[in-house]
Formats: sequence, C-alpha cells, structure tokens
Amino acid sequence: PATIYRQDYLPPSYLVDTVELGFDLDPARTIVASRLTMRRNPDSAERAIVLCGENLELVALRMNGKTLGKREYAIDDKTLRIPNAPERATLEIETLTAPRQNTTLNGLYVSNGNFFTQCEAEGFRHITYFPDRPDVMAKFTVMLRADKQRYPVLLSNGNLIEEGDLGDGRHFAKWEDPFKKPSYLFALVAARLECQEETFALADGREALLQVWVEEGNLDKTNYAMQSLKNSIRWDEQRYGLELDLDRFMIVAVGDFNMGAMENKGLNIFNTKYVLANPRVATDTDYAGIEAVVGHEYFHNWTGNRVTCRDWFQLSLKEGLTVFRDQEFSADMIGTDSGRAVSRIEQVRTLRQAQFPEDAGPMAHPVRPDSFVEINNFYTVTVYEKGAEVVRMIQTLVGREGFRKGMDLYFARHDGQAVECDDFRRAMADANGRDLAQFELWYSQAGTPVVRADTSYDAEAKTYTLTLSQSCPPTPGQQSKAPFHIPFAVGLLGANGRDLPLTIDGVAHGTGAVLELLEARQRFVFTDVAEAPTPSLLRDFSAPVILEYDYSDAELLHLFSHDSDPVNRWEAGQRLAMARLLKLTAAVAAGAKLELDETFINALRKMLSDASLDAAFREQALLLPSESMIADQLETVNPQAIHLARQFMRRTIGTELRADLFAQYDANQTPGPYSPDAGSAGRRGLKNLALAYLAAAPSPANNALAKMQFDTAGNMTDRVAALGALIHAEAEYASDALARFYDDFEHEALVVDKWFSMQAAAPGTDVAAVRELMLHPAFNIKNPNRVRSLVFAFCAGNPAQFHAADGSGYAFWAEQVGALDALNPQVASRLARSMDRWRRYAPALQLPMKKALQQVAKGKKLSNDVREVVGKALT
Ligand code: HT7
Ligand code: ZN
Repeated sequence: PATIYRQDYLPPSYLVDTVELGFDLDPARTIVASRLTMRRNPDSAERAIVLCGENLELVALRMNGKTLGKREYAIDDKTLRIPNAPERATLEIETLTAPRQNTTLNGLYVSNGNFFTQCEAEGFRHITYFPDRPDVMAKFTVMLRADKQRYPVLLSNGNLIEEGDLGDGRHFAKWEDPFKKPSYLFALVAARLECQEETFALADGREALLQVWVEEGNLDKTNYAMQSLKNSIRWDEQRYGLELDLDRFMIVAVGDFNMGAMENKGLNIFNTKYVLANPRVATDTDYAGIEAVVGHEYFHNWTGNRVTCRDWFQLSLKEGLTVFRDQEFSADMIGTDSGRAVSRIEQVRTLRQAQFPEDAGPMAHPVRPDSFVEINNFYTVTVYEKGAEVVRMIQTLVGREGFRKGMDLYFARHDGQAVECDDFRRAMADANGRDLAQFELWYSQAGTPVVRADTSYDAEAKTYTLTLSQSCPPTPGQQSKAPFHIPFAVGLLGANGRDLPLTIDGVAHGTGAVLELLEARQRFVFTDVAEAPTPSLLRDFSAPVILEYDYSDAELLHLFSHDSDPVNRWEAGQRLAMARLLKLTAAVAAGAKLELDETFINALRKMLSDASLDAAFREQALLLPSESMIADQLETVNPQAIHLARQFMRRTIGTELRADLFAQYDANQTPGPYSPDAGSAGRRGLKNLALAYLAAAPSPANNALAKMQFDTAGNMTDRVAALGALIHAEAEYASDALARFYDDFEHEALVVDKWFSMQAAAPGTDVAAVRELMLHPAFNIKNPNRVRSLVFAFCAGNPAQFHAADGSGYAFWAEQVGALDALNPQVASRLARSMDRWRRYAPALQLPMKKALQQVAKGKKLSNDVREVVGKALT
C-alpha cells in the first residue's frame, strides 16, 4: 500500500461552494444525489476535478447540465477525475450504496435497523463522490427521504428548514447548515429514537434547543449527558468566550460505533457508552467518561469545526487542543485544587500506560506525523494525549492569561479556515511576544525525552545546583534528535517538609519555579538555600518526559509525606512502589523469597488513614503501577513474573493493612442517594480500593464483605467493585454472583460489556475460557464495544494469561485480527497493536509472537489498516 507524506501536500484543484445532497434511504439500496457548485482553486496548477469515491456505484454524472460521456471522465476504485473542467462547474452525481452490507461502521451504515454515518476521517467518500479532504469547506443542504414508520426521526447538520409527508408511506426532512464545513463533519441519522430536550439560554441572550436522542427505553439514562452538555456550553463561554453558534445542538447515541464519539457539526454522534447513565447501570468512571466526551465533542465546535485541519497530518491541531480543553473542563467541574491534582494524576497515568509505550515502539510518530499509510491508524494516544501535553506546556510557558490571548488571536486569524499546527503555535507566540521556534520540535520529533537531573548543595555558599541533561531515543525514521524546549517546574523541600523560598540569578520565585530547559545540558543555581533540600522535580508533570534522578528512599518518603505539589507526592509513592515491584519481579524469576519492607507498608498505612487528604487523592496514592508499566521498566519482559510480583505486593498490603483497610472501608461509605460528584466518587473509590486489597488476601471475613456489598449494592460502582473482588479472590460465591449479575442486566448492553470484560481480565481466565465466552449468545463480533469488552480486554488487559507459555494467546490474537479485519478494519488494526512491542519479551515468547505477526501479515485480503500495523511491528 502507498505511503502518504506530509511534504507532498498540494492544494485542492477545485473548491466547493455549495453541496446539495438528497438521500433516498433504504438499507439495501440507498440512492444519493449530489449537486456541487465548484470553482477552480487559484492556488492550484491542476486543471482536473478530482473526486474521491469508494465502494460506490455511479448511476449518473452531469456537468453544467450535460451528461458526461465515458470518455469525458476517468474512474477507478478510489477516484473520479474530470480532466479539462471549466473554471466553474456544477456537478450532479447520482450513486448507489448498500448501508446494510456495511460492517465497517464507516460511511453510511445500519445499526439495530437505524441509519447512521461516520465520516471522519475519510468516510464521506463511501457515501458519494467528493473532494473528501478537510481543506475543502462547503455549505451543505441535505434532503432526507425515508419510510415514516420505520424511520420517524430524520436528522442532519444545522437547522431543520422543512419537513413533511411524501404520500407513499415515506416522509422527508430538509436540513441546512449555515456554516461551511469539510465533508468529514457531515452526518445524518434516520431512526426510531426518542429524545430528551431543553432550551438553554446562551451568554449572548439567544436560546438554543439541546437534544439527546436515544433508542426507546433509554430516556431514563440521558440526564447526565444533557447536564454535561449544558456545563460544557457554559464553560466554553466563561473560559474562552466561545459561544454555541447554532440554534440547535443534538447528541445521538448509537450502539455500534468504532470510537467514543464524533463532533459532526450540530449533530454529534456518540457511542452509547458515553451517553447512557443512571446509577443502576453506570459506574463513577462511566459518569466521568460521559462528562469528558460530551465536553470534548462540544469543544470541537470551535477547535476543529470553526477552525479545522488543512490535512490529516495536522490532526493534533484539533485533537490535542480539544483533549487539553476537555481535561481542563473536567478539572474545573471538580472545582477543588485536590480534585484538579487527581485529574492530573490520571492524565499522567494514561500517558505512562499507553503513550510512552507507543513512543518507544514500532508505531512511534511525532504529534504531527510525517507519513502514514492509513490515517485511521493515527488516531493515537500520541496525537491525542501527547498532543494535549504539548498544548498544556504552551500554557505553562505563557501562563493562563497568555494562553487565552493566544486562543483569541488564533480565532481572530483563522475562523473559517483549514490550518496547520504551526498556525496555532504562531498565534500563541505572537499574542505573547514569545519565541516558540524551538518548541516546534515537540510537533516534529517523536519519542519520549529523558531528562536526567543531578544536584549538589554547597553548605558554605548556601547554593544548590541543579543540572538538567536531556536526550531522546531514536524512533523509526528519526535517528538523532535536537534538544526540546522543556518547561521544568521545581520546588525545594526543607527538612520540616515545607517549601523553601527559591532565588535564581537574584530573582525571587516564591516557592515554585518553572525552569526552561533549552540546551542538551543546563545548570540552574539556587542561591540563599538555607539547608540541603529535597528536590521536588517536574512538578505537576510539567512536561511529558521521563525524569531520571537518583532519589534515596528517605527522600521519596519525605516527598510522599510532605510535598506541597500533590502530583509529585503521588509520584514519590509510585517510585517507592516501582523500585520494590522490580525487585520482587526479579525475585520471582530467580525463585527467591519475596519480601516487602515495613517502611513502605507504614508509609502506605499513613497515607491510607490521613483524613486530612481527600479520599480520591489517597486512592491514587495507593494504586500500584500497572503490570504494563512495570514491564516498561524492564529490558526483558516476563509477564508471569511481573504478575506474581504485583499480586504478592497486593496480598501483603491486604494482609498487613487489614485493620486499616476495614476502617477506611467503613469511614468512606456514601449513604443516601447516589451522586456521581467527585467527592462521593472519591470516597467510593477509596472504599472499593480497600475492598480490592482485602480481596487480594482472601479470608472468609474478607470474602463475606465482598459478598455483602454485592448483595446490597445500591449502584453499579459498588456492584462491579464487589463482583471484581469476588472474582479476584476466587471466592466460592463468584460464579453465582456472575450468573446473577448477567440475569439482572442481560438487557443492558453496556452492563453486559462489563460482565464480559471483568471475566476477560480476571487472572484465572485463559484462552480456552475466552473462546467459551465468545460462544455466549450475547457475544457479537460485529459490535465493537462487545469485541473490546472481551477480545481486547483479554489481549491487552490480561498480560499474564495472554502471554501464556504455549503461545495460545498469540494464536488466538492472530485468528481474531483476521476475523475482525474482514468485517471492520479499524477495529482489527487496533487489536493488532497489542503485539507492537513483541521484541521486548523473553526469547521463548518472542518467537511465537513473531510467528503470529507473520501469519497475520500473510493474509491475502488484509486491509491497509492492519497491514501498516503488523508491517511496522515486523520491520
Ligand atoms: N474526531 C473523532 C475522531 C474519529 C472517529 C470517531 C468515531 C468513529 C471513527 C472515528 N475516526 C476518527 C472523535 C474525536 O476525537 O472527537
Ligand atoms: Zn476529538
């Protein structure tokens, strides 16, 4: 397959001013009529009209009123070309598609009998011939015609301008979007749905109609999405002065969906997972996910839709910025400093869990990639989460007010345009009079930088010297890297645990400073330092780097108890735990005795019981690094040894802290009606973590507690926590509980997903058990949520079993990638990524992993999506 390069960008040959689309919707045979008014682009030397189209049957093609003969255009399986087209052209195109056959969930497809579209990145070309690229922005008018009984609701972007009966059992609706937009933001829905709706007063006095559309029987699960939408609108008005620009804003939930949600103009389409919630079926995590994703899609209205990407290499322009915005929104919704810190800790965990490994693997790419085979493979944690970190660093460098000035300038310059990441960086630099030229390397260089810190204290001169050195490992296609511009936040702790005042070059910095590391090696000298301090480095995780510093245990314990920066307080605990987990892993592999020191246990005990700290923070501080994070620290990965080591630590915590865990279990009950607010969720989180540690050291009393919680739970958070505890303790009652859980929720698809995923990720579940679960009548390989809940949860979330010594996990993976690829390449290629880092495993595992990859690569009808991923893994 062809590789596409960023450098090869050429402007479109023709621009499109208006698009009129007519749909005669039929699941077997939908007719799409399109009328495009086009004009030659003065910025292009190309004379031909070039339209993209895939899997379409062309029925008619007219230009300026005349049917084009076969010799007047050229067509292949991807492109329709009209050479020598006039300066201005009105094209009329009629095509046929078969939505019911479309299992890719890309383009126009059918889910549970209803019609939906997904056009990002290149889905529109599966609907009709069009210059399907984000730098072609046009005004859309859409006429939908469908059977009235079967599809009573007909939706598209913008405003409803006409609707009525067609007389033959069919009806129509005509929609007009007042804003020009690229084709990837087009959407339609034709369905039997119900909605919760409200009018909402906007800051400028206008009223907007807000709607959340769901399938019948789900109207009791839309309140939180609606509330989150209203909060998002308010937040964007207040924080960025950005208003909703439409009279109507719709969210539609669909059960078959490849990703989380899609920001189509005025008609956001969502995976049901990020809409439907009530206390009976949704956990605290689900509620938080809904708030974040509703916010994310809404914020795209400005960062993505009003200002969009010139080409798909610029994807992070909208995604990194919008993730940053949704992160800030969620943190502001909690409203406390401690809550903000917990959000930040969760972001750091995601980066370490998923982005750092990506940056160190065969798919590593810059935030703004230079090339791709299949753009769908580049909706990655690097583009999204590292992209958000890059935006966050700009805010750290220019300050919150400066960042707002930069945003204002960005919109003043680029509203209505399709632009590049560089345009965003330039707006930030110009609005603040800052030089962000070197900062550009964050967009162009892949890999996670390593910052090494060395310190020395001169007691006589009272100076403290911090030397920072940076480097970045090679990544595919980038052997050597230039130094990054790194904002590096620091504080110094005295022996009493308080922050010391900071003076650098005679300038007082209060108790916290943001150093700017620009060189490969740089020295920073703090003066008037009264005592030898403990350094608190990279506070608030001020840059997405790996920090190396030879902390002593005593220093880490000091930071864990006292650091005024909660993120670094948490970080100290993670370092203490990681050092021990690595030793334990080595001991397991060597067959040596496993031991855990009292000092560590006592530090955890103190943290667990410190009522002056929020429960949510304590929960974070007590969560251990995951098995895959431990794996990332090792040269050679032995997944079973890691698993046993971590289990040993969990069991020891459960045993040694038993009384304290019971006490916290009792102290963090949340009586009264369920509320997903951060305070209550934090208490439930700590209580359920206590339960999980107790379950790691099973005893009749511990198991009875889990059973009691399962039997009496008043909400899904407590119910799944109890079920998880029973499963992990291998309690006698576990299988009954699983059966009861299924019986109680078999009609709630999202809860059935939980039922599958808890089993798939359980330590006792091997490949044979997963295969058995795939035979369950509720399993459906065509539904991405179900596949994620079982196949992904096993392959990516149960490392000790997936990497079984007999290679059965890898054979299973190869089989599933192949089966999925025939149905849905986007989902298949995400599953394919779980073998990215096969070279790091012990030699006995590497061989069967490589064989499985080769087996997939040999597939005759492999999609470009999977071919790119396995090809890069094998290179
Ligand atoms: N902008 C969207 C990205 C997207 C997507 C969504 C659903 C299905 C397929 C998709 N391909 C790309 C989602 C977002 O980041 O907001
Ligand atoms: Zn997005």
